[in-house]
Amino acid sequence: MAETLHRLRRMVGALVVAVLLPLMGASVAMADGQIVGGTRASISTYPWTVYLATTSGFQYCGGTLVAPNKVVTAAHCTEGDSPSAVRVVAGREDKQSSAGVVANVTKIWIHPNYVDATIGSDVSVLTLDRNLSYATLPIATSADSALYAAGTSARILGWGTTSSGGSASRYLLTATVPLTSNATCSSAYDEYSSTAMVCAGYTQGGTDTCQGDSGGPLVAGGKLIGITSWGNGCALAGYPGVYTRVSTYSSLITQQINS
Ligand code: 4AZ
Repeated sequence: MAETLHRLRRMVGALVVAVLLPLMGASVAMADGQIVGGTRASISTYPWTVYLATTSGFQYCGGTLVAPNKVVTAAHCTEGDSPSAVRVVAGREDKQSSAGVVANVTKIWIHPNYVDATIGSDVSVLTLDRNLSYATLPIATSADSALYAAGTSARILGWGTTSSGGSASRYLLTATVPLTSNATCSSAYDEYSSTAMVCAGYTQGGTDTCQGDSGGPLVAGGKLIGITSWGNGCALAGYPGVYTRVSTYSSLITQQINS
């Protein structure tokens, strides 16, 4: 129910920006990019990229297929939800198409320590009602610390808004962003935890995940290294996007994959 309220708030926010502000004659500075500052991606290139939708088909988060019947997403995407309220859409690049498959969810696991994204443990694993015939993405483990080096180019993917408070994308979008150092992210955010999180973004901003991209993948070295989690606005200079550090939670995630 908390997540339903979040969703309603986001939908009302989008309505205000899309309808009311133009009627009021207000001009809104809009980054005109994709994700923010990205481009369209083919689902065939990233077949493990999925989205979470309501039973009426509204896309509200992203996710990653990590086993034929398991999806990694953010805890803040599934908090308070019953499995019966969640659909996983795979193999569909265009939200307005009927391509791919819509799976039901039989179980939602949320990290036991999860309270709020800015505290950490923002990770959830969904069990699907069937095995999907799409390629899966391996998750980063404690052996993959090299993938987290500052400056590493990482890929973001999602159907979220193309500007802060803007409208969501009809199509899957992608971009690459450099991982920041822990020092850089600590300077930006008092809440940053170098064990629970990793940050990515250009010093000058311009490219980032945004509302609705949450739960989706941050990929480097052919592995899931992060889960889109939070940030101050989107694509702002000095405020990188914050992602769940997957390697910290890999044992628990693997336990869920094998459960
Ligand atoms: C969100 O609200 C959200 N710029 C996702 C990612 C970021 C900020 C907000 C990072 O889902």
